[in-house]
Amino acid sequence: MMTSTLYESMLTAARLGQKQLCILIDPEKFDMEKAAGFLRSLPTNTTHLLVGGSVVPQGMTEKVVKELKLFTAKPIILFPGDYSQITSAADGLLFLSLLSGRNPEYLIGQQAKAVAILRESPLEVIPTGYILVDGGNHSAVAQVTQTLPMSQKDIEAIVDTAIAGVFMGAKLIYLEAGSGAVIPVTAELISAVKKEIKIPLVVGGGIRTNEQLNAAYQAGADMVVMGNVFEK
Ligand code: 1GP
Repeated sequence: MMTSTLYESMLTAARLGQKQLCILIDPEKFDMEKAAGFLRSLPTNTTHLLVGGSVVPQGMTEKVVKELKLFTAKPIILFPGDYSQITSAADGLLFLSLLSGRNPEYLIGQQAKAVAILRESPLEVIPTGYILVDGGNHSAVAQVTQTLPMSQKDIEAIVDTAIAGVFMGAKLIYLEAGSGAVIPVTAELISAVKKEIKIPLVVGGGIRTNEQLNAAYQAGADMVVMGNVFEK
């Protein structure tokens, strides 16, 4: 039976203004032998672990999730670049639809392929409108999905895309500048989107410092995703 415990706690935190911090682990770059130490090194305000990557060998995500579970009770949410990364070993799944792009494979193709796994799985599925914006370099997301990011200057178009996502049933909007972005999502864009949606707003890509983290929170991000900066 699917429950919505994870999402409900995200919603409650967002309503209470309790900012959430997700640390993203790319299974392909993760050293499993150092899982315990890695988890100990994370900021104490880490609320969730996200696991996923653009290109991950078959079966590796599950191994990494199981290893992490040995050392942490924090919720583990999949953030897959491909449906083949989905594993019931995790607690939840960001069910992403790449709304910034016009590639049907990432709007609905991958999602339909995921169903064969998900109908047998207790994973909590969280519908997520995923919007890739230009982070100043060529991102893996753009590469893999063969889509163009939206210009961060196109605030109106991005806001409209986010609202369209809400109308389509998204429970989260994720503004993504791409892993390793040179320019993270701007405060101006975050606040423009936040003003127009009632669901939690996730922001990630290129956030490396506490200043950037706090700037994203202050602008209206409910959850921030940090990955690269913790990959050693
Ligand atoms: C990427 O938003 C995440 O999908 C995190 O980006 O790796 O640059 O922190 P970084």
